[in-house]
Amino acid sequence: MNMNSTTAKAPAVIAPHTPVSSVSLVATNHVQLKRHPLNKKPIQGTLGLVTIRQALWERGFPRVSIFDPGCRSTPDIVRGRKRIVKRLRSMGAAESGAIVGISTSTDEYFKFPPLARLVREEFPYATIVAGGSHFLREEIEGLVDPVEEALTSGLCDAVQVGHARAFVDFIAEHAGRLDRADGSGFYRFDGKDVVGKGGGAYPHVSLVPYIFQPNAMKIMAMLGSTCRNGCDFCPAPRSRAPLFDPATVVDSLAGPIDTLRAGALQLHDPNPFEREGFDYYDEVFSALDERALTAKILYLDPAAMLDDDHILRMAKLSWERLGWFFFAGRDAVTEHSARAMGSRFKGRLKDQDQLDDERGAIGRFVRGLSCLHEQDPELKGAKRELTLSYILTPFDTKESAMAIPDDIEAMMELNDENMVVTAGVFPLLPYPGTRVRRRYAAHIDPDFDFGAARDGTVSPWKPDAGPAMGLIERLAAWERGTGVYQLVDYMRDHIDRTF
Ligand code: B12
Ligand code: SF4
Repeated sequence: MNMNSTTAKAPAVIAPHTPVSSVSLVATNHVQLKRHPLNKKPIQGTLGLVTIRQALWERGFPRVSIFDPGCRSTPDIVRGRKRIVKRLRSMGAAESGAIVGISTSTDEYFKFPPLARLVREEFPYATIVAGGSHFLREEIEGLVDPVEEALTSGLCDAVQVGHARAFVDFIAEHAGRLDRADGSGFYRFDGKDVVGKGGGAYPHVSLVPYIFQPNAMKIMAMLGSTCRNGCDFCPAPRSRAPLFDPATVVDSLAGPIDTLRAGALQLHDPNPFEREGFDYYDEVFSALDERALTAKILYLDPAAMLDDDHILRMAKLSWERLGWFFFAGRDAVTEHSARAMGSRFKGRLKDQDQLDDERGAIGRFVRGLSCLHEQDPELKGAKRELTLSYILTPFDTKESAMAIPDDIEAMMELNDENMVVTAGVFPLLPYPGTRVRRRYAAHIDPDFDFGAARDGTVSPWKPDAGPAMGLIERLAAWERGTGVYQLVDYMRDHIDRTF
């Protein structure tokens, strides 16, 4: 989205100042706020918005609503205007002192301008605050800064970067006064400059916020939000500290697991199996297993599995505590691509030895888990799943690109009667806030709309970004959902044609 393409409008003026009357939180992604028969209250929403609502409730501010307009496209927003306005009005957006918060990821950003414009036109006295994973302060020469774009276009009055503690304080402590809000990650435009500092902090909450997905009978929560590795393509912050102590996790989740009869727990933590975090999750899972919880869905860090002791502890934890679905970022196979994408372990770029060791570690983990599984007659016929994801960069060479299908083929040999191993290949995407975006700024299309890239047919990279661009374009034409072996053949065929 080009900064000049939006019409500048004056920010909302609340004068004389009125205390905050209501907070309406609008999601741009489709979150389906359905009622669940076991719990009459609508408990769905994105975890981010549910977290903000809970933090505000705990600060004694009760009028917070979450709204999913259910729009998949800009025409949906135009068509749904009456319905959206009606709903926002019922949530208090027309009252003086109303705050409307709009949450967006980079992929959904294309919905932000029409939604914000709608709120401006229909509720001119509402203060609009934007937040979500799209917003990180960058100030990169030649690229549009997401915070500056949203603020200088006049589409919103403030932007929260990162976690929302400052937004909660803005309402609960500063009565919605923009001139007083100075917490970490809270930015506004003073007519000349973007004013604000910091990257946001997790809001104060006494219980773990969660969302429940009724169709999968799954509870989703986040117990930690950082990763020590600091890969250049990932916006996860590096410092490490669990957000909640194990006793609080049990106090918060045991009740909902029982009441909602949840069978699965999905952790949104970026990297729960870092060596340093292992004891924490071991303790949490042991305590939670007194409940009828049968499955955990977790991200595995292959770099954390470099010694056999740790592999065994992880396989045992996964087996005893019934981890069923794992996702692992295999990301880079060669040192060349690790350097190109900035794949790191504890801040250090991965070299070929490390990458080869990781391949061995994944193999030993899968075999170990399969053996443990084999020993339990009750588990006969049930399979655990490991999905590996690989990243193809525009800067790959024929050799480094060819290493990907070769690696996938080798990994497929891990499939057995107890384990399903599968894989996907994704292009490197320069999301806001990543070092990849800064490093390759000259190769990125500054007007690129990530929303348009969802079908994979267009790329944020300029056509001459690197030798593998042709392959990236051909990979986009690959029909996802087809088998992994077909993907291997397809890649090999197109690598030959590209280079
Ligand atoms: C779960 C998840 C998903 C789920 C979403 C389920 C759901 N409905 O919530 C699924 C699998 C669908 C998904 C899909 C994708 N995801 Co995803 N996902 C995540 C993940 C792991 C957890 C999100 C979460 O729950 N966080 C916990 C909550 C508490 O934090 P939060 O959402 O950031 O919210 C806080 C702040 O952002 C802020 N905030 C949020 N909204 C608002 C609004 C206002 C008004 C304010 C003031 C503040 C505010 O306050 C919140 C509380 O502090 C994150 C990584 C991460 N750990 O955050 C990636 C992440 C969000 N996903 C990402 C991406 C790229 C994708 C995909 C494109 C595919 C992919 N390559 O992974 C798709 C596209 C989704 C889409 N259409 O937008 C990126 C987003 C980058 C970006 N710039 O947008 C992230 C950050 C991962 C990463 N490290 O790159 N994802
Ligand atoms: S290991 Fe995963 S979560 Fe950690 S920085 Fe790298 S990509 Fe992000």
